[in-house]
Amino acid sequence: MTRETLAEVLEEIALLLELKGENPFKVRAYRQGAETVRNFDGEIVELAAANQLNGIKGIGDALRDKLHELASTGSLAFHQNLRAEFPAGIFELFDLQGLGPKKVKALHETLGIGSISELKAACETGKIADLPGFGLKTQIKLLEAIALRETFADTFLLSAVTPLVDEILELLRMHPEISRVAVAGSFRRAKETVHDLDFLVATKEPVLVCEDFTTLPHVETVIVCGDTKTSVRLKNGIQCDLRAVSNAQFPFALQYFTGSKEHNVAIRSLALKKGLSLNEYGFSAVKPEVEIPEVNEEIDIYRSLGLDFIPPELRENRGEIEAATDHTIPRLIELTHLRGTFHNHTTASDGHDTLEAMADEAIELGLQYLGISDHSKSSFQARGLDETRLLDQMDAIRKLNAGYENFRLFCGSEVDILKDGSLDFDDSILSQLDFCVASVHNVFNLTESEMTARICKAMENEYVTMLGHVTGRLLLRRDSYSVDHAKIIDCAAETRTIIELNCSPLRLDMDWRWWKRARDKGVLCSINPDAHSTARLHHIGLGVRLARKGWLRREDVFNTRSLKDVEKFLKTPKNKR
Ligand code: DGT
Ligand code: CA
Ligand code: CA
Ligand code: ZN
Repeated sequence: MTRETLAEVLEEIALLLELKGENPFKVRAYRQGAETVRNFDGEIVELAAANQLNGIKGIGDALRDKLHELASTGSLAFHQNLRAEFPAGIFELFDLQGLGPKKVKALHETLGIGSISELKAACETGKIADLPGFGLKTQIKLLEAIALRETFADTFLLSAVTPLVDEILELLRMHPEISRVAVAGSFRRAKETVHDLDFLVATKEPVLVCEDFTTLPHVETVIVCGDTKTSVRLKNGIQCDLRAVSNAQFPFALQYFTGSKEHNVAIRSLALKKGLSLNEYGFSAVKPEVEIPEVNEEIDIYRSLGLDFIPPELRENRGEIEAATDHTIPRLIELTHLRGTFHNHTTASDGHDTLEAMADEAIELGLQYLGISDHSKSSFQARGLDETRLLDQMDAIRKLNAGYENFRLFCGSEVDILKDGSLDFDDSILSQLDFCVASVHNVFNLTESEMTARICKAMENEYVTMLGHVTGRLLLRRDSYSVDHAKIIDCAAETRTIIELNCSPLRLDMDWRWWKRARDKGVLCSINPDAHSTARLHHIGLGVRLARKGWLRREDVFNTRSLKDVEKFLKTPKNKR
């Protein structure tokens, strides 16, 4: 039983209660409970198992007893009974863009729909178009969402597999016959999405280790169980390969299976030029007079080819081999460099946690500042703030700031970029803020040049500190609107506008492929979680992984700066920065 499982069960209960049309307060209590479990400072699983959860804020008596049952027995009767009231496939429906609890409830109650395949059939026979509250447009949208899901059936978000990878690595490390453990492949390279996971171990007992791998608690089915390679499918649907090699082969296998394929091809041809043939097991000499280099670690492979070590995130054959030859591999940013972060929401708009709770979590994370930017009035579906509520929030922030030592909340706004590129607030309001994130949230169907002009116009505003989620993409869910990245980067450089790396797991926007260009033009990046709850502030770690993939160094990232430097920067007019 892990903390995450406890939280997930509570969240599922909340969802099931919502489907049943239960009292919203009860629903909220479970959702809040899940957040509390995630953020709890202490061994929550052990405490729950020992029934010692009394008096914890956010966990009432009912929740306390359920957590105890869950942690001590591994399951919860209340949860199981609730689940039994609905078809097992009903949870898939929530993955579809545009389907929330209300709609899923309606689909289930009126048409008995309890899975995506049933929904698809209903769409295809036109039943959804006739359903009150749905209509033809929704039917078309749902069919599109289902098609998209089918396309991405074997694609997983980096963030979604990260906890799994950590757990599996830990279990492998505990195996007495395993001396070295690594995860390779696209996961190690920090690709925003991955198709399968590639684990690697060094062992003298490959057969035994391969067999044991198939018994991991995460495994759903065994695809192949060989002597040195095993493939399994995990419960969440992702395929997972394990390769068992000798200690001497390990660095070579790690280098090979980390990829990318394009990087490997280039490295191999470089090796050949030096008279060495390289594969997943080792070096061999093409000509007898060539000496075989000694390799203990992966870095030795690069060194012996005359290259500096290439961090896995950069291995995409996009200039990293040239940089490693010229000794210009950048020193990449690390999580410990971050001093604060921007673009966060609170209960004032569509966030789940209060201003105070968000600040407390940021302090807990060791940050010196936190930028709050709730939605502006045009984002009414997100309860965007009008001028009065924004000024009230500014007041609240000022009062809180008076009580902090070595920490500060910055008062901002995530101001909507309207269709014509103007902003949702007047300059008279924007000028009072500490900072401002400008984002597109509606009218996505402009042409590329119209959308680019719209965004550039917003960046020209002297109060727009940073541009939010450049393309609006939702990974595996929704395509980006079309924008000309190169032009936006140029405009950001000219107007001294920061571009955010929105590290909400579905966004990771701007895409890593564009950051080196931005960096080289002197555009600053801000790693922003776009957090709608305290737990999601932790996504800055994911942001750092993608920033590394984008070749960014500490100095390229605005929120690595100290509170003092950031205060100074924000007070300086854009054209003087
Ligand atoms: P994905 O699709 O997210 O699983 O991406 P990867 O990069 O993890 O790809 P995967 O799992 O098929 O293979 C892992 C690594 O193994 C890959 O990055 C490079 C290496 N590799 C696989 N097939 C080939 C190949 O045909 N040639 C070379 N040079 N390398 C390969
Ligand atoms: Ca892979
Ligand atoms: Ca693989
Ligand atoms: Zn936004």
